[in-house]
Amino acid sequence: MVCGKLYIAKENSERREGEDAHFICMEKQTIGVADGVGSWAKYGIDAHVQLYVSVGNGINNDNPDSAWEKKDIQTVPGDIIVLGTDGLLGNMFPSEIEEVLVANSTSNSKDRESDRSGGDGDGDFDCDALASSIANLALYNSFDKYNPSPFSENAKKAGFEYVGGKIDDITVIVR
Ligand SMILES: [Mn+2]
Repeated sequence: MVCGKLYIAKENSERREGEDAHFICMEKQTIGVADGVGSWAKYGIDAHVQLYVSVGNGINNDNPDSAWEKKDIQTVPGDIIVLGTDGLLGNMFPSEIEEVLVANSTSNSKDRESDRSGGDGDGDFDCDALASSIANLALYNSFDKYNPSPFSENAKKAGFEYVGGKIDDITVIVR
């Protein structure tokens, strides 16, 4: 299992390490993220961990209702899993995440061709680079005061007037 991750804690002089947490357990082939849920409650929105899985050409944007959810996901070689807290999924639509994955797989297709002769396929993607690209785009969007975000759309559904991204801790794990 090859994993990449990036955690960007939001500016907070009282809590420099932010409120998100994550783990990667190679032995058990398990990854997890936890969100600091406090700031969502202010807007009347139930915060939860979301999971975005790109499986071949299909997309599964999982949106569990409970704050804690254990998911066993059957993957096949070539699947990319993007796991993130609301700092990611409140600031990037699944289609935007997919764009990053597609752009990366296109630019790396030549490398992957040459990788195919050896290895187990786990090294096909630079997971750290992907996690970094996705997290930094989420960060960029979080500062955007004008464009709609998943967060602003959810806020609207909950009856709040809110435009733009949401400044938050951002955790991204790519596997
Ligand atoms: Mn959060």
